[in-house]
Amino acid sequence: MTQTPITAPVSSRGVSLEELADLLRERNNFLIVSHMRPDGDCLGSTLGLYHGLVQMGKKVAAYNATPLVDKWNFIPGVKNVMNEIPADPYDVTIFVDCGGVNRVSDDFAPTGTTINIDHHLTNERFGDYNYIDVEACAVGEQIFQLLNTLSVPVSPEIASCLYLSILTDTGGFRYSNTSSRALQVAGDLVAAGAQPGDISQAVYETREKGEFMLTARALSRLTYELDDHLVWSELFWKDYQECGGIEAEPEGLVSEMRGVRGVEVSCLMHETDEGWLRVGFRGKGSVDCSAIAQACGGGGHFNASGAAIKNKKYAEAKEIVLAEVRKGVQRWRTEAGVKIR
Ligand SMILES: [Mn+2]
Repeated sequence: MTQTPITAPVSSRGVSLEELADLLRERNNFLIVSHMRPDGDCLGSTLGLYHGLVQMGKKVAAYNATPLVDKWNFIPGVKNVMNEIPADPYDVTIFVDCGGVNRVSDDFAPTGTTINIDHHLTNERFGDYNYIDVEACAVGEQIFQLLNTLSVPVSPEIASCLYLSILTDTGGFRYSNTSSRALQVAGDLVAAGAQPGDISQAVYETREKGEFMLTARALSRLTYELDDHLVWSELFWKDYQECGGIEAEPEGLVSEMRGVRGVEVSCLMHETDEGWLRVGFRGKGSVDCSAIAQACGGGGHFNASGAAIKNKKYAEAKEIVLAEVRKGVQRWRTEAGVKIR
């Protein structure tokens, strides 16, 4: 049996947890940024770190380019995540859960020292200081270890934020990244005041009607290929307009599509309001979704990845995505010697 070490590893290039802690102690004025269309880990790690730095007496601001949907209102301090970059100067920019600078926004240009805290396999190590731990189930897990290293007490607010991170990035403690360390940290967060029942209900049982309607449309278009090893679907901008806009995007739908016997990869494509394509891929441990996404100009994890193709019309980009995902599945079938039905 393999055991995940409880101590954090040294980052693959850049700083150790101790060096990162020293850096945060020395500096006083921070901007925390995270990726567009934020998920639970993105907001949980942003706000967990935000509260921690505030407790240390630091000046902190948090920024996300996408206006936050009401769904996230339950997160302690969520109103502190600004939709605009603050005018006040700051001397350190901390990226959380961002594989690349352009994940923050198309034209984001950080000033001052940059710190990159992430767990994505495809992270570009773009920071002046990089703390990358691909073994971490969520950036929230890394922030927990960072705050412990800093001896910052984990308040119930911090605990709720970081628990949200771990809950959502492990798919509700179901994915293969649900390590013993993830569960131990989650346990510590509950002991510190996180309420698992309340947080799960807010995340998983507070869906909007429009989201459900969009789900129905995507499910009505499921297309199975390659002996059902691949399933894909798509949502058009017209669907979004009719069902409640981009805010109604069904979260976790591409993961649900994967949950059928025999499916190895699921792929869900979205047409955006500007007519370009955004896509998510989910795998089951066989096909490398990170490689497929990279071939489409994106990135991510082995089992969960995504891409955006902006320089082509949706219909054209769709053919590129389908060609790459088919290629990825075929490659696995050949390499693994999978019998073709
Ligand atoms: Mn994450």
